[in-house]
Amino acid sequence: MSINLIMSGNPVLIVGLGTSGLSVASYLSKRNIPFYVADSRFNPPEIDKFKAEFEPHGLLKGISLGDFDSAFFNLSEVQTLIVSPGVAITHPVIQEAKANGKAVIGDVELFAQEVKKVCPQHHIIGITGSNGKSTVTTLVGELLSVYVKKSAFTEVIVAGNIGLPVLTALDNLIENNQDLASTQVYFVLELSSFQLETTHSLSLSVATILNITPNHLDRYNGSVEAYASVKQHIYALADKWVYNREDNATVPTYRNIDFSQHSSQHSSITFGLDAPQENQFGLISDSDQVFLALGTQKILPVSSVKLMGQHNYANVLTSLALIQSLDIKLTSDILAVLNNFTGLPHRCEWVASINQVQFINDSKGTSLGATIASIEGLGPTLKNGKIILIAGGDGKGADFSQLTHILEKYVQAVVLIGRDAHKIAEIIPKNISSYMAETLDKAVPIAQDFAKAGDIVLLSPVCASWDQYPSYIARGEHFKACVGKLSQGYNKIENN
Ligand code: UMA
Ligand code: ADP
Repeated sequence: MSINLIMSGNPVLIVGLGTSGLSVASYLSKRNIPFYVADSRFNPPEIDKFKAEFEPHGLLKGISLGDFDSAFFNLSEVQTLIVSPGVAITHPVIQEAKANGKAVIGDVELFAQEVKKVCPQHHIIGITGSNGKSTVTTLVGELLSVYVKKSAFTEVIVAGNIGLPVLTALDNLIENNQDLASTQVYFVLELSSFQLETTHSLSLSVATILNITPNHLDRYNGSVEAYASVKQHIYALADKWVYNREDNATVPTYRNIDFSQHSSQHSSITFGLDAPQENQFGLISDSDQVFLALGTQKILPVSSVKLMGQHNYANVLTSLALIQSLDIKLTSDILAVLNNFTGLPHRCEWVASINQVQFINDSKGTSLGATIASIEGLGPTLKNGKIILIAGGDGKGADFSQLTHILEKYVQAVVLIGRDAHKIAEIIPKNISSYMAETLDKAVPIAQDFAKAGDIVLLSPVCASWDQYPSYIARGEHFKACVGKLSQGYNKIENN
């Protein structure tokens, strides 16, 4: 679908007044494109900022707040709706506008159309999956940054669902680079399923789905298949594919893919924690050591990777596969990044070691898939120790019973906090101690009491934080502060 938004100059309707909506408004206003705005909330948090920024330009033609209004969505002068990821395009008013011939796209689609015009020498790497997206996106950005340092006229931009809207990233690039026509730009984009739903003409050099576990099912009528099928759309946009050979749902299915677009250049690389075949990424063991490997070729011992947990080895292998698929050699200076990359805060983040007990902050472990991966990732790295898990919060209606098996395997005690603590308590096996602590202030010292030398105290709540905190970030920071208080009782925090 081609809509040539910028060329037409017709007003568009921006649906959603969050970070993406603001970035679209800013991008359009700099190019003198008028726009309307709708948000289903009566008082969206960004409304005052929005009015102050855009009303003076005269390009903002109208705002509709509260329930979506059919007449507002069907204005005859508006041909395109740019819908924010947090708004379901299945909304009846959006579907009606679509049936009336209006194009329904997202900010990433507008980016896709614009980037071709303003930045001819670009490579876009698309990363999606249920868990690990931000870690892989950041790591690929770091690896590429080393590569581009060696070449003039090359830049790396990391954007998308990770936080920086793609159009803001493009706009910054346009403003700061005077010679875009001759600059090679690598865009590393984290793409959510919501963004993929409204993206059609993005041209990815390589795409990956890291893993699929149930998530956002409220948007997909409870169907994991529907959610996975939206994720699969990323492959239809890409020349090359990187997928997880241990997770069938990430293997490209051919339903959505038009092979006439792919036949000449298409190729795929796989990753997994098992031993890899030729030209694939995986782990191999040799003389009591485990190595990241490409086929039979050892790349690095995992002991030199700073990220914690086996799930993070998968993230590293994916990142290396993505770099390799861009025909960039994995030189020693690029690989050296792995010795220093400790990951993003709140994702299996090492906090302290007190009396040989490690405290790890995985506050971003807000779903079953994420927490299971953290426990499965950290558990096997413990020689004699076990995990003391701090969990609980807003469970978003999840069925926690899948945790039972993994608790039995690696967990010695569970300390519970937050609104849905009792729901988790129901699935804890009888032989594992549990304690209702309600808050992190109480939970952290209790977890420490359970722990012995060699154990890990892991905050990986399986739940959103909203019942007690504004965000997972605030929860993770509070955890770190609680651990900080504990450590004041000891003379020394041991080094990692
Ligand atoms: N909302 C309404 N009515 C509206 C518009 C929004 O109720 O008319 C609500 C949404 O349901 C949601 C909130 O407002 O609860 C924010 O939605 P939004 O679409 O305005 O979000 P943005 O602020 O534009 O941020 C979006 C992504 N958010 C979502 O997909 C929900 C951000 O990802 C992303 O960083 C940003 O664009 C820049 O690209 C966040 C996220 O939670 C981190 N993503 C989900 C995830 O990772 O699981 C997909
Ligand atoms: P996302 O951006 O997809 O939410 P993050 O990189 O922010 O992913 O990590 C979020 C959480 O997901 C982490 O705290 C960890 O618990 C879990 N996680 C990270 N990588 C993986 C992986 N490869 N497989 C499964 N779970 C993972």
